[in-house]
Amino acid sequence: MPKIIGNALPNIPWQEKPAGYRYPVWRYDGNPIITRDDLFEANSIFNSAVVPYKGGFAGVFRVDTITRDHTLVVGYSDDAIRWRLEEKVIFRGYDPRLCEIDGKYYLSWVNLTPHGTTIGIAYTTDFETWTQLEDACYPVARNGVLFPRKIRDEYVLLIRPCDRGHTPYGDIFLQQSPDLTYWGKYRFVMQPVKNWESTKIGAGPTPIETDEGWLLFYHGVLTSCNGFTYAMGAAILDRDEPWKVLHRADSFLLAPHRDYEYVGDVPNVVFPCAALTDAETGRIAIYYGGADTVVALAFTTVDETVKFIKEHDLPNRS
Ligand code: BMA
Repeated sequence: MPKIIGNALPNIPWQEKPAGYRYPVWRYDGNPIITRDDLFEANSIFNSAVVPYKGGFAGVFRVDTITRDHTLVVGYSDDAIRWRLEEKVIFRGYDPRLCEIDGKYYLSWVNLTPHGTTIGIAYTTDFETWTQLEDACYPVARNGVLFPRKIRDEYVLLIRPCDRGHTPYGDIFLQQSPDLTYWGKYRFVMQPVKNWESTKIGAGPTPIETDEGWLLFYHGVLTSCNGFTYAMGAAILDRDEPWKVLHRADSFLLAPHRDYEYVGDVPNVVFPCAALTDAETGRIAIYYGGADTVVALAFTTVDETVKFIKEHDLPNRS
């Protein structure tokens, strides 16, 4: 049985898989867990990141305001389901990811510059004071996702180079750094293969370390006659050389099949940005944006997901 390498999280939010449900990822029955009504002057709250913090949980939430500015705010929760969001904007931009490395909580997000989007990096120890580092690349890129520890002594960041618009292409690359300032050693990781992801792909939550490799959930985009459809896929990357794709499911694990996923500001979007894990039980709770409007929650286990990936393994994985 595959094992998560990490901390136990006995208070991870959890619901058992519904009887008879055959897919490896199942939704929380109280979805969506966050809506625009959770914050004054929010048009939409979606694609957001959470981590365990001081026995409870903290997060950074994407709030698009009623002026349709992209902002990030902090939130706290005791159970990782009911959140108290703060009104103070910590950064401008969108699609945050969070991870803890050596006692600091690192935030990566799509930072806005006059020349296009890049990857902002900042850290905090208390979610009140943030230290912003250099942007991790020059424009244009999105989906910057840090690995939760150094690999062979270097920080590693997944990125998705793109253009200034609603990019009609996109492969996942990674870059490495000794100090989170100077980046290099760029590697190609993977590109779209199957129809469900044929337009572009981008990393999702912070990769989850397992004894079989890094479990990476990612989003893949299909272009239909009605626009983009965003779904979630999964792959397993080598632990020491994470640009090597060891296994990769040929099909999505979660796609817009519920009303809060296919109705909203941008229809047909499932966009995962965070996952909580419990190494003791192998449970995984995935946070994703629904239709660019709400935050939703889904569950799986490392066992179910790895089994599914291997049973649906692509012959040509990258
Ligand atoms: C991407 C990002 C995401 C968004 C998605 C669907 O380019 O902007 O924030 O969820 O498009 O609109």
